[in-house]
Amino acid sequence: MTVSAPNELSLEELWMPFTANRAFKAAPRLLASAKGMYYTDVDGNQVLDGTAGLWCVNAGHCREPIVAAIQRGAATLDYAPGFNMGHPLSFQLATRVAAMLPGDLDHVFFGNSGSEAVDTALKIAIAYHASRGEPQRKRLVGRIRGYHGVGFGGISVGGLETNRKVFASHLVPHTDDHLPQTHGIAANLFSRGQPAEGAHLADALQEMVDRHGGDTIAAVIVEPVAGSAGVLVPPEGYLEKLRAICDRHGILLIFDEVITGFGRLGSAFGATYFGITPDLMTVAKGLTNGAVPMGAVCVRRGIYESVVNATESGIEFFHGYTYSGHPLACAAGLATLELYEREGLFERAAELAPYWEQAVHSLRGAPHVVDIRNVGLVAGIELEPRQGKPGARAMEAHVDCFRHGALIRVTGDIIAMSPPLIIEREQIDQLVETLGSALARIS
Ligand code: PXG
Repeated sequence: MTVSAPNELSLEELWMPFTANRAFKAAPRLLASAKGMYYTDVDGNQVLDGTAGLWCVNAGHCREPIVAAIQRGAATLDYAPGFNMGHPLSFQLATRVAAMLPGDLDHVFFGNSGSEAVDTALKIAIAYHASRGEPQRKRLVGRIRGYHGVGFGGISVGGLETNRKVFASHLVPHTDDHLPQTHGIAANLFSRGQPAEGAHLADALQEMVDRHGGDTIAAVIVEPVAGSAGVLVPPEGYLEKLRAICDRHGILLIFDEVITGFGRLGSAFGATYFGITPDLMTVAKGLTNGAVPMGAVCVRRGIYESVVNATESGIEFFHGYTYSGHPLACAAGLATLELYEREGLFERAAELAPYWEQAVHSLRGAPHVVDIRNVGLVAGIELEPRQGKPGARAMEAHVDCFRHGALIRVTGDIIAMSPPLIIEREQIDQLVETLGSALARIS
């Protein structure tokens, strides 16, 4: 394989995902390699990774044990069919993940992405109720500003209008109900950790129960901390209320932990951080440190048993992917989870969280900043939108930071930062200083 020199690359043919293609191709930012906390771009500049790639490289880049496991795995078992066949690594990884999960969440279904995990979880919820003789439970409830990937199920329960607009006429049925978003309460501005106000927003679920009947609702899906919509931390008592309403009415609670899973909050999962156990949990990203695509649904034992025991013989759940439990992804996953444990990275994230909080809140008062929020090693810094040009100011901050050696992520006019959990205090300072001076430079 030959890699073209950057000046010989044609940028035209690739249709880039979630990208302003024309703007990017006019002024591309291309990464060539990565190690630890840093990317190196094609011009040889070092860029501090303030976003763990896209919220996934929790142990830092190109870590030797993961690289070695992938190299060994690729040379040993390139592929194995997963339907009515198996290979030891997928069982081993499921056992390893199950051991990390709270409560009786102890079964794992593999796919290749967060989007697939979400669609799989929604299907499991429907199959579970059918297996118990409650097929009338059809409603799937999401939340405004929720992001659950880009499958038709995910965008239907999701609540990002831009992702739904073009497909509005083709959304999955029984997904009309969305909980209100948890953000926008003035008293919560610049809150540190969980905001104090807003537990009452969970009462919207009770109102849906009152309106439709609790026995028409199959499941509710929420991110413990909404990531893509701009770091929305759940108000104190909010998740507890959702759990209680679900329990009262036999509704399954799904936590989409694609971002919050594997240490991001300073605990294995959002569920363990907040002390609320869902019935189903979707994960991806950090499961393999982003090195090989993989997603999974974690399932409570009773749900697995109900679906599997409802069928006399033969296949119990008509769902799966060619690459479910791919040997390479399993090898990467096993090496990743071992590395997290050996280096105590979740505990490290918890120890760093107060320093992180201080550092990001030091940007209060910086130009354009109208709100800052944080939890674990995540921060959202909201800018006042430029008049008539929503998103333009944050995008300029992103480009300016990149030019000055730091990678941040923007969604609308919100800057999101979520560094690898190996970040050092000086690197936190560097990240925040780079962003602070970018904010001072842009208009
Ligand atoms: N659920 C959640 C909560 C996510 O954050 C997905 C599902 C979908 O995962 P896949 O693997 O299908 O992309 C996600 C993905 C960002 C950003 O910058 C976030 C995601 C993906 C890309 C960018 O906020 N989250």
